[in-house]
Amino acid sequence: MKHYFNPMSRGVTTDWMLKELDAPHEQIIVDFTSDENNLPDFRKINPMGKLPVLVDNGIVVTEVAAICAYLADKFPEKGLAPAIGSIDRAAYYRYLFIAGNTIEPAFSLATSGLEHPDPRSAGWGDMPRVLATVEALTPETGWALGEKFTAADVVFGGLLDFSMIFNWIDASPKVAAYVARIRQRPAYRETHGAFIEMIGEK
Ligand SMILES: N[C@@H](CCC(=O)N[C@@H](CS)C(=O)NCC(=O)O)C(=O)O
Repeated sequence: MKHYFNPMSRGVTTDWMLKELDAPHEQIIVDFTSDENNLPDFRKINPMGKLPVLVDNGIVVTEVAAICAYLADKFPEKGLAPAIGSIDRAAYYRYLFIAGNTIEPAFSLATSGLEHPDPRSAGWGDMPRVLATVEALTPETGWALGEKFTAADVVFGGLLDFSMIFNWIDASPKVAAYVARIRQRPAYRETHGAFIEMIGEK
């Protein structure tokens, strides 16, 4: 597997997922700040020009949540996804999809200072609705699906962590405590060195 990423991009989340799984892969660093990105033909792999990208046996997977879900299913023995058909799969999908579809667009729009469109027609609603949902979905203790850490935590918790690092949100005590638990994971710490340094956490 080839993992195209940059340690200062959202690719840290998929890097973290790979580390949680101890999945063998080749790391390819891409400079996402250059106009066409810095690798020849990178846009042929991902026309969005975005990181992260996973290529497995010639199959391209993009989008943080899709990559994490794909990896969790590829290594079922690692237990980072509930079994297909199990009841936990419902909540699992919800965490995976809501992160990129709903939470991130709302946070990004709010941070850019742009006005939100009508929340009834915008798929991401508005900040009050999203923050209420984040609060409701954040576990008081343990992890998104209960006692077992899963890819739902990598995606949902990873986005909350990213949002706190970049001051997109003023985290509630419950969200801050969940993110603090996330930050204690050895695989998180191994892959987030640049961010840990940035926020001054030891
Ligand atoms: N929806 C994408 C977002 C990825 C994304 O925005 N990546 C940024 C870096 S954090 C990027 O590659 N930007 C370079 C560009 O857009 O040219 C995902 O979940 O993977």
